[in-house]
Amino acid sequence: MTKDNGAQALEKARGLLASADAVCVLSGAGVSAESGVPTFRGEDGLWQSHSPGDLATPQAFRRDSRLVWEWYEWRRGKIRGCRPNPGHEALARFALGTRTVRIVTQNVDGLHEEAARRVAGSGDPSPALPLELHGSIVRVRCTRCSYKVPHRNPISTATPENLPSCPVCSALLRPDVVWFGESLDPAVLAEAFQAAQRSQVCLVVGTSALVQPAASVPLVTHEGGGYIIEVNPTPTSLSRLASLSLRGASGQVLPALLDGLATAGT
Ligand code: BV8
Ligand code: ZN
Repeated sequence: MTKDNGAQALEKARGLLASADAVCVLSGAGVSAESGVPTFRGEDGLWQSHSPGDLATPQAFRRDSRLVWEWYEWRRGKIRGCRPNPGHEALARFALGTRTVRIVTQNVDGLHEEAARRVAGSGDPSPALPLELHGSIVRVRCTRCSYKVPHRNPISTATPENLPSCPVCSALLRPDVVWFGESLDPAVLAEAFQAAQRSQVCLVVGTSALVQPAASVPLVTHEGGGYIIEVNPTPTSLSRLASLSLRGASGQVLPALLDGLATAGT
């Protein structure tokens, strides 16, 4: 395991990626930090001023849906002004260059998808569209029926009566994210584990690797004999398993790591 910030580790990491038939990427809030989206557990992270249990659980929503919507609308407002950064775009270019890269994200900000569409231009963005393990804050869904739509416009949270309701069954709408204590979409999770299983490298970027079952995705690659490459300014619970840890900001490290690289499976 090499812990090196320098060119040597970068070259080693590029070599592992170039010789991989397939690569799985697991991204977390750190990838969006340089776009201005707050992380969860950093010193200015969201969980410093809010408790997940008070705002990111179904119980919290049942207890006070206006307060939970107010917090999500505050986050949606912050994200509205954010654009993909060079890290998102480098990952999109890497995934678009070959069909053997799968981006799996814990992020709910929609920036990987925006980067994929921007990099693809008039081409097909689908190889770079991420598996969204925890859903999307720029989508809403009905608390009762199957109604689910993209929704980026501001939502008034002034009174419970203002909260958005379903046009199909008139029940309350909620952010289309996975809250703590809620199960992930089994099909999405299965696809993420399959991607990890067939990959020789799992590139873990900008995550504290504390939330399950997302944090188990890189373990599937590792248990199959594959390598973990970590991109994070600080060590995480996965660092001990990483063959290489590139200690830096993903907006700088990812373009240097990925540009001009296609996997062997291209
Ligand atoms: C589940 C959506 C089965 C919402 C999120 C007790 C009861 C119930 C469940 C549990 C329990 N105990 C444990 C659990 C399981 C629980 C869990 O894992 N808890 C943890 C915290 C202990 N998991 C669940 O509940 C999951 N469901 O297990 O279902 C079940 C069902 C019923 C009962 C039991 C089990 C659901 C988890 C999904 C939760 N939803 N988000 C929303 O966003 O509002 S999780 C939330 O954390 C975000 O999605 C986020 O992506 C995710 C992980 O955080 P990170 O992305 O890693 O962000 P973080 O800030 O932590 O780290 C940022 C990193 O970036 C840092 O390392 C930093 O150094 C680095 N960084 C900073 N800047 C940069 C950078 N890196 C690179 N470049 C930079 N510039
Ligand atoms: Zn409905």
